[in-house]
Amino acid sequence: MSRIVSAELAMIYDSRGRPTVEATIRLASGAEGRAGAPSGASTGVHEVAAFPAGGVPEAIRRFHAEAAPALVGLEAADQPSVDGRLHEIDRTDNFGRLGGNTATAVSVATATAFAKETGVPLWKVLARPGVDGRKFPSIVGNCMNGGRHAIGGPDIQEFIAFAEEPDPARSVVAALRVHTLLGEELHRKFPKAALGRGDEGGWVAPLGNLEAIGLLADVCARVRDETHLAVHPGLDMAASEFFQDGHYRYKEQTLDTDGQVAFVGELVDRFGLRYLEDPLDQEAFDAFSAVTRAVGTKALVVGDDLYTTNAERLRRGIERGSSNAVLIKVNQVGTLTDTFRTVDLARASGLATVTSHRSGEVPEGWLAHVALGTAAQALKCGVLGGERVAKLNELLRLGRATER
Ligand code: 2PG
Ligand code: MG
Repeated sequence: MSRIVSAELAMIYDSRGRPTVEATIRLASGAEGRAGAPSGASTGVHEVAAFPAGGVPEAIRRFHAEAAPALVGLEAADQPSVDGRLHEIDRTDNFGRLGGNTATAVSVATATAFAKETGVPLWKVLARPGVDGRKFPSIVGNCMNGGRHAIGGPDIQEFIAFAEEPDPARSVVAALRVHTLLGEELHRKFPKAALGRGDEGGWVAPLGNLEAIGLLADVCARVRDETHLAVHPGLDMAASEFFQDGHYRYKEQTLDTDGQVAFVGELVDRFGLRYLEDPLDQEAFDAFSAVTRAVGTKALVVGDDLYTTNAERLRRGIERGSSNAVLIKVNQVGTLTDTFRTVDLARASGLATVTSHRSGEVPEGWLAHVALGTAAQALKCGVLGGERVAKLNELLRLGRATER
């Protein structure tokens, strides 16, 4: 019954207005699954290619010429065989011919079609062994944007409200409150300026890095006092973006690797950071280990560009103690099966996983199901903007469903 009878790929736009792809998978039963794939701006060099040379039009042409006929007849229930077939057709080690976004869209659309057919929630179709859907993720909510996601902001890419309530409804309230109060503070600080928002819906203001972290930490403390909700400051430094010639080049200062390790350790202590993503360059496995040793259990030290959701790179990081958490982005590696290889390795090794959006998103909620089905420590999906709120709302729906 769950036999695939047709597979289609079409162009849609992401939240930056750039073309991406969505897949539609139809099963013999008539059930249909559709999913779109997001795109990054601060992409890691070890990510798979989002699209083949020739971009979205070539991805669509090649998919219909080569992949679609080879998917027909496969069982949607057997996700590894569908994902394996995509690899066989692609024949590269970075999805260079089909495109990683094609792989993601097809993989998620297949699971969605199967979920529809069986009436089983998507998160359960995706659930890793032993996951019962009762552990809800914390929220990593990007409230101020800088780096590649904002023109005119600080060098650091993301200033985050890390809301660690067990109930997702409470985490969402806390993250939204931080975003709102930050906006008020920024308007007070810059009464004549027209404040903008960056690619992920966070505020953009002409602040220095330390000034921005200080403001974020103050606002988180106010929200804790006001609401008694567990929300603390965090950063995605996306440090590869300002690492040049062996140095971390901020507008205010230039640091060598030892200097950067010491600097981020001080930031964690001084501002009470509980979430620290990519504090170092994407090849700096050993310097990452030094930060993780220094930070201990005070914060999640998360590898994003370091691992690019790739199990082999994560294995290297585990051997060296490079981080205590790994960011999970399906389209960094291609399919759900590839993603789960990395998730399972992290879980077996005691590392936390953080399921993540991309800066260019699609207004869909499937990411919340990946987070719940993998018992992720956190869901990183931003706070504001329809494409971010779509994930938060889906998480709220899942929370309500388990209450009943
Ligand atoms: C990141 C992401 C999402 P991008 O660096 O973690 O916030 O950005 O999708 O641009 O890689
Ligand atoms: Mg990142």
